[in-house]
Amino acid sequence: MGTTARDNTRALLALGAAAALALTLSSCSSGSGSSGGSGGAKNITLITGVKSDPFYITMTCAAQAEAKAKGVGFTADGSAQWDVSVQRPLIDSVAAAKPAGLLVSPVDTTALTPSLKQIQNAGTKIGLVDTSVTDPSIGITRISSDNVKGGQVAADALAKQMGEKGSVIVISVKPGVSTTDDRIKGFTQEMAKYPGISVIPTLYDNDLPATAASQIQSTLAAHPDLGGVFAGNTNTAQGIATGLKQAGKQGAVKVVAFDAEPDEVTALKANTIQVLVAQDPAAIGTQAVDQLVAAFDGKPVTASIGTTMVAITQQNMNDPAVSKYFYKAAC
Ligand code: T6T
Repeated sequence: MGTTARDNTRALLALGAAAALALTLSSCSSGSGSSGGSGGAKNITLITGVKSDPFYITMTCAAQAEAKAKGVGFTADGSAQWDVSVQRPLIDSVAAAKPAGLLVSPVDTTALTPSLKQIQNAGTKIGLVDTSVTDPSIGITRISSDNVKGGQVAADALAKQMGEKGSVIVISVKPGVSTTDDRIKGFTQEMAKYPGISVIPTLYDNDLPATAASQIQSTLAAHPDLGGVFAGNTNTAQGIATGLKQAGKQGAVKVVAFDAEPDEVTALKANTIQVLVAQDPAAIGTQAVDQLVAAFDGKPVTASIGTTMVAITQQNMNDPAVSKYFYKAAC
């Protein structure tokens, strides 16, 4: 059972160009399982948030490769959309299969806790990857970006893009999602440092790009001084990019978006999005498998691991040290 709090080493790297900044949160994974042990004939199931999302595809590909390298069985599935009622049956099917390990990105901080508790009580070792639940008794390890920090970085980058004046809005997935809630928290806290910027109340799009597109257009109509948008994740960013293009406002309204999926990278190249805060989903997948294998082998497990994020702009996107963070649409 893990006992430590999040143990991140943080370093903010300024990359020189105006909006080019990079954030590294390097993980401190003492006791992570370079087991030498095999994990026995154990198997791990991974259930992600949205199966078709390149963030989770990248995580799954890396977890699968690591499981193979460690000699443990691996299966993966994911929700068809960001919805508790869609993800719950996948999680409940794990209860029946009783794998040795479950890696899961719960789409809600509380609604899935009873199902996860039941699985854990039946002996499956659980690791929370990317998203988490509020009940601290769930999971032996939690691996994610420091999303509060990511939100702060997004705020500073957006303020700089806007010349520190105008109105900004956050558009995000839905309340009750650990990652995106933390991003909003960090963003809002940091934006309070910019007196020339006023923050319009957050809108939620249920992870639907079409909803984000219409939300940004109605926000533009109601707030002609809109200067910036923080897109809480990839589907939101896609919708915002579409909505701004339709309104002829691309480049005029600055956008900082979480993630680095292929569509977002295209929007960055086109200057519809100015900054991407990329996560490292591959590292989340790899380290999560390592932690469960360590647990299988009776070795120490790290309770909380923070993975790297990088802020990507047109200025640094061609640097291989940066472009390696672009997400994959297939293994
Ligand atoms: O931003 C990621 C992930 O971290 C978040 O929890 C949900 O949305 C994404 O999957 C991107 O779509």
